[in-house]
Amino acid sequence: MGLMGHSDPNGPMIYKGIYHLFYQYNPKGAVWMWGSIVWAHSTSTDLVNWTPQSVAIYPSQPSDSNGTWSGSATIFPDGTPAMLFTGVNTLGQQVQNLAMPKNTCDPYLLEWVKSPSNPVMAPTRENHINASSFRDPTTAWLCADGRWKVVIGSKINRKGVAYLYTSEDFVHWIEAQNLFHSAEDTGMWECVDFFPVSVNSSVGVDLQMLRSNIKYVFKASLDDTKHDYYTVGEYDHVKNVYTPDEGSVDGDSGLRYDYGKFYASKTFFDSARNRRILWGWVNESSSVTADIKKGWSGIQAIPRTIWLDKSGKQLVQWPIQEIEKLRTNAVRLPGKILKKGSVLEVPGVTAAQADVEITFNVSDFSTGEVLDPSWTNPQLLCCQKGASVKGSLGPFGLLVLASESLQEYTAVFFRIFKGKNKYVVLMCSDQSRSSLNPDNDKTTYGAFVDVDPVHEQLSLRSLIDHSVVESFGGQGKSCMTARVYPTFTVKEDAPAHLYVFNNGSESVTITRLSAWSMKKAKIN
Ligand code: DQQ
Repeated sequence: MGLMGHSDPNGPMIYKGIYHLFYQYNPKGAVWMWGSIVWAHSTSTDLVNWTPQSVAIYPSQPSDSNGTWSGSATIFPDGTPAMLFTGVNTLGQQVQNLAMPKNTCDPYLLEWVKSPSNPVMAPTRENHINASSFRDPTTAWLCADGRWKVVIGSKINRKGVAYLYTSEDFVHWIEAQNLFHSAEDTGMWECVDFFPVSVNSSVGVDLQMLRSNIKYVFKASLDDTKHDYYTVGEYDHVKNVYTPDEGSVDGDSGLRYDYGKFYASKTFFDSARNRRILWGWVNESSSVTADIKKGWSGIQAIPRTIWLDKSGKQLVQWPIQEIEKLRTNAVRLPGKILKKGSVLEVPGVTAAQADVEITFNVSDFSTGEVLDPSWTNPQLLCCQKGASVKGSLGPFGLLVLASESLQEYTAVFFRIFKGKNKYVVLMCSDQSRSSLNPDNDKTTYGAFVDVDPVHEQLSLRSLIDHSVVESFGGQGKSCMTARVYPTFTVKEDAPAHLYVFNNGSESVTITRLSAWSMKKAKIN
């Protein structure tokens, strides 16, 4: 969406039947630039096809003269949306500002008016807030005490913190005595997000709804590692603090939305279809010089529906159902045994733009490789055991964006190990052979998938679109997004291929394979 430099999703919402996405945008160049960031704006009726609108929020006041940074939408009880966003003021300090639609009758919300009271929250000598680390207000929520609450990310030395502010009128905000949440040694928390999830269904919950049978999720984008981490926990409505459940840990040993490239994400409650939707920014893996040469950088991942897994311990994500409208020319392969060393082409799909769903069944576990107890870092394990490293149960999976001679390909696959009391499933996205261009970042990604391969089938879905591969393992329990730039499609103008492979010594069975060519969405 949009050309030029493009990053965090901002203020996603649905208003009068129209979906809105705003995003961080540099109108002056292909990459992010201090002082020039605005809120670009696109609208849609289906979350798939988008119409670019004019820039919605841009520097125009002393409280945002050096940039209008990330923020969120809050829908008032009467339906009016309000935007809280970070401004970088004339002194280079980060402060929070308020903007309201100029005309609430316009479903496209083209014009925004900033509050004359801006900034509405600011670092001061009294509150000791770090003026260069105070940004990205969440969606606010209205509590039974009649006060709005909102959370803003920051840090105190190395401690990541979420400040809580309260307000009676949405304009005058007071810093709460307590922190909403914090965690030692996690660094700056960018783009924090806080939302409820239902414990017994995949139906979304509005932050404004107080209901039973809900848990809460807190997400922080860690500036140190550029990944989005979350915990599942409880929100104490009296003390106004969030506490992660035991075993749900903050920081980079915790859970991630996506184990590849996916950052500064934000959710919203889609009241039209009662679901919670996650947006995330996927940056390039090419060099900055290449980005400048091509004239743009950064995309938004396909929106994902997000809900709490039945274990209550992690979230599950799945591409929004509407994306299936783009599917065409279905190809279905009958069940098939995939012997060791096989590479099987999936014919008849436009492999550069495709949606693939595959399910594997493993029946003989007798030869499974033993998981060394020191192998606790799945990404490292995937780096050491890439697609070309033979195993016993795996690697098996997909070779996507592959050239005919397999000089270039991206491998998305599983390996199964014998753990102490159970089988452990590793999912990898191996970019090491994705491109002959040496300038790209070809880091391999990896995650464990919390499925039991003895009793469950192992499923993988990959959405492929030229330079993007978004993969969902175990029905969306572990997700990873990669940016890859195969040279054969550009240099030789050759079509991409799609293969299923098994590089393990044991056979596995493909129980289901459906692949579709994908039509182009309208985005600009
Ligand atoms: N990007 C914005 C900030 C945010 C960061 C600036 C995250 O508000 O913290 O463009 O990518």
